[in-house]
Amino acid sequence: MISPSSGTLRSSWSRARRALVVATAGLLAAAGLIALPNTADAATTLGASAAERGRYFGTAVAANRLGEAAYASTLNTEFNSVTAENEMKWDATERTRNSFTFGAADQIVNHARSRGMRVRGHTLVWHSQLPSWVGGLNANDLRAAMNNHINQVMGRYRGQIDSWDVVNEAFQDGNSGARRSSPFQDRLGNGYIEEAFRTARAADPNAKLCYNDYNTDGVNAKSNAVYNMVRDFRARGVPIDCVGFQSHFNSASPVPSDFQANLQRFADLGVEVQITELDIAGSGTAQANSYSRVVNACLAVSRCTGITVWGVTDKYSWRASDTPLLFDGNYNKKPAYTAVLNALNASGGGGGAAGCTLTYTETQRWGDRFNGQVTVTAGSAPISGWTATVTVHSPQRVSTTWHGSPTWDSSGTVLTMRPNGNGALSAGGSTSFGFTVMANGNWTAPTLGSCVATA
Ligand code: 9MR
Repeated sequence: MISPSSGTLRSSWSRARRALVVATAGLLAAAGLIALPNTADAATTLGASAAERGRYFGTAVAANRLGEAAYASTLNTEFNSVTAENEMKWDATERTRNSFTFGAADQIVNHARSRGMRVRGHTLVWHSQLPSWVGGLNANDLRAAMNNHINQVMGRYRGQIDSWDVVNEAFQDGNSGARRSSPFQDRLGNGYIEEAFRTARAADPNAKLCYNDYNTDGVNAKSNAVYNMVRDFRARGVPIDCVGFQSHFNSASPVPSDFQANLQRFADLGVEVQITELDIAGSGTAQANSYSRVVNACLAVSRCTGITVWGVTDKYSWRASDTPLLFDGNYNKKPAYTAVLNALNASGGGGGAAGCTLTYTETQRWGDRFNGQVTVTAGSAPISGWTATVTVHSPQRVSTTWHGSPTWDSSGTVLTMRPNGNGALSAGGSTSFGFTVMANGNWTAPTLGSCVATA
């Protein structure tokens, strides 16, 4: 006999009851009577789990793969930040002097922002993937070309990029701590990096400005040189907000034992640290353990704001034969994926549980429009800032907003709201922002997206 407490019956009964509760709550929420917390699948995807820890989890993407269904669905489900793997580089955006092409980069930015994902900009000033005309300019011309490139590319995406890798890989490998030879270094001298950052600040004052490099993940001569530069910039007020640690690891260059300590010393200079191009050669448990170490190091450093892996699937990795990513060539989750998710979901892993959640209430309605209010509530740790996304449903349009600093995607339906003096929240504390939606005949409640907290 099957008793009511038998596994199958009980679980299908509780599933039915849960469905009823959810459906009822949904109806009440749709009627504007109660507010539902935005906790959908909070702990089951990389992006949502990272958001609960006040961080983003991103991936590099290639525009020409977005049409592949499994690629797009893995990207859309798991990640809440993207970096264009190649499409924003100089050779892609300004192959011929002062003739800019943004088609592929636009595709990535639109894909990401229409889904509430952040975008990292990569990269403005770099010795590689640099068209040969740049190397042929004299100093004055090169300075003008560099600043024009920064202004044009950043200007295109002004207000839409979370962080820009303003300068990439400007230091030599090895023990010298010297600058790498490049047209910029050789013709403009050491000051070119500072100039690039100053130009970048003016070009998009809302973007965080990063210096990005590899083999700087542990304490060594190269990371010391970067550290000294960042310390000097901070001391002299040169605008720099973040340092990117690419974190390309393999057996010859494993996760350094002082990875966390190195992130922390940079964070102590007052800049954010971000893991920007993570991939780790290998497979199975060894690879999974290395990934856990990286995630735990970031979680333990409160200014480590996010992690980007350098690709969605092993099959399109820049070093595919190393199988360095979280999804295999068939988009199956690897042990490394599970290790990352578990590390993100583990409590007490250090760094506190900086996070935030969103709730929505309709506060007023007229014949043609309604007012919505979104409450941002900090998790169990205090936060210093938040980024919330809200999507309205076409042909709805938002006519005005208050108590926040809004940006929009190109469709005009995805609102990304950041604080306007109301960023700092104590643990469990909350603040609200509001907006008026012109219904244009559609009275559907807005859909809440992610809430990403800054620790
Ligand atoms: O992954 C990128 C690959 O598709 C390009 O062919 C390569 C060209 O330089 O750049 C790769 O990305 C690099 C990134 O832009 C900067 N850090 C090192 C990355 C891996 O080489």
